[in-house]
Amino acid sequence: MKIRKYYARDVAEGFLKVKKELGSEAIILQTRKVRRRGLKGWFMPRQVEIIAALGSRSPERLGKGDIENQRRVEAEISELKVMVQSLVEEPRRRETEKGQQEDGGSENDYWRNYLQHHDVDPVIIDEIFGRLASRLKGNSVSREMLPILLREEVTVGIPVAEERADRTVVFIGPTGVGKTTTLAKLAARYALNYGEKVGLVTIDHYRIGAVDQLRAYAEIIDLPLEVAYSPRDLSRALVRLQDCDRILVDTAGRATGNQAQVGELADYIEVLLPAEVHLVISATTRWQDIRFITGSFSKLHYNRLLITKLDETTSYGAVLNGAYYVNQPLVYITDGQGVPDDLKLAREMDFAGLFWGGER
Ligand SMILES: Nc1nc2c(ncn2[C@@H]2O[C@H](COP(=O)(O)OP(=O)(O)OP(=O)(O)O)[C@@H](O)[C@H]2O)c(=O)[nH]1
Ligand SMILES: [Mg+2]
Repeated sequence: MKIRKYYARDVAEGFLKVKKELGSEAIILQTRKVRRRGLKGWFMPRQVEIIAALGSRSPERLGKGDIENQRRVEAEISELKVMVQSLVEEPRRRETEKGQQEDGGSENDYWRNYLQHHDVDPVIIDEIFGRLASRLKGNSVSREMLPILLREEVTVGIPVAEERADRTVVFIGPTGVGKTTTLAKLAARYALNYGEKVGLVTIDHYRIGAVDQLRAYAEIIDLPLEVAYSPRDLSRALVRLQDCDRILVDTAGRATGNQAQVGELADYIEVLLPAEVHLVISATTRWQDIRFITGSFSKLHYNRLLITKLDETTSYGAVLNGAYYVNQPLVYITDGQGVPDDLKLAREMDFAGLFWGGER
């Protein structure tokens, strides 16, 4: 029997030395940590001492002591195997973990881009991922789970409210977004679906044809129409419509950047309060403009968001951006020019579904 002592920095290295010199038949008799010889050894890391043997005797010829010794050695070998295996696997495991983390990162990036592609304001995207991170409390999330959680975040980000909360309903917003058309859709809905007595008022006497546009709808649905040229006029019009269950008020579209024009409307709105004041925004509005619009109109006390022209886009960020900056619930959306049909209740909409429409 050949018996040898080996010294190495660690077990794995020692085991390799044994294998190299004695071959894979070698038996490890003992492993222990020892100090190197001499004074220097006290200042250096301990080394591993391995005593290995290459046997020539067959097991039948071994005595009792030999058998016990061999069992102990075998136990040590299997222990060593586990140690070596774990040493070999550790770097691999770290590599895999790193890969998974990077994958998680790229998965987040994918969904960030996805929301960006929908024209969601970057501030909102950051908030969504921030909320998600605090929900997960440092736990990782599977590739499949991430979009599900994001869908929840989008849904939560778009609060909705019931319709017909106030007797007076006012529509304000930028030019051409569909205020008058939406008012006509709602007038028909309240009158025909709910059997309400509806009165219409317009304070839009600036644009040629604006009054005629509303008058045409008033005549078709057979509703009274008042035109107010001043806030005082408006008060009188409200008195004339006092027996109406619902009063819908149209306003002139205001160029967002024109604060004087927007300010002028404020005096009218004061007369109408309390009211549902819907800030009407087209779904085609870019995120930068939504910030601008909501800021400019904020002095008009809007307390609802109304999104129009959902049929004119395939990116739905405006709904989320509008909800975020208006910070008020959505009651209706419109998705076409048809009066009265192209109008939907927000609470019946699957907004997250719009964003995800069949993706992944
Ligand atoms: N595709 C589509 N078009 C719409 C929708 N709502 C309104 N429109 C159209 O948008 C255009 C402008 O609509 P209006 O109702 O006059 O818009 P407004 O906000 O009253 O405009 P101003 O009074 O000039 O500020 C019209 O051609 C409408 O038919 C909608 O949901 N989808
Ligand atoms: Mg109009």
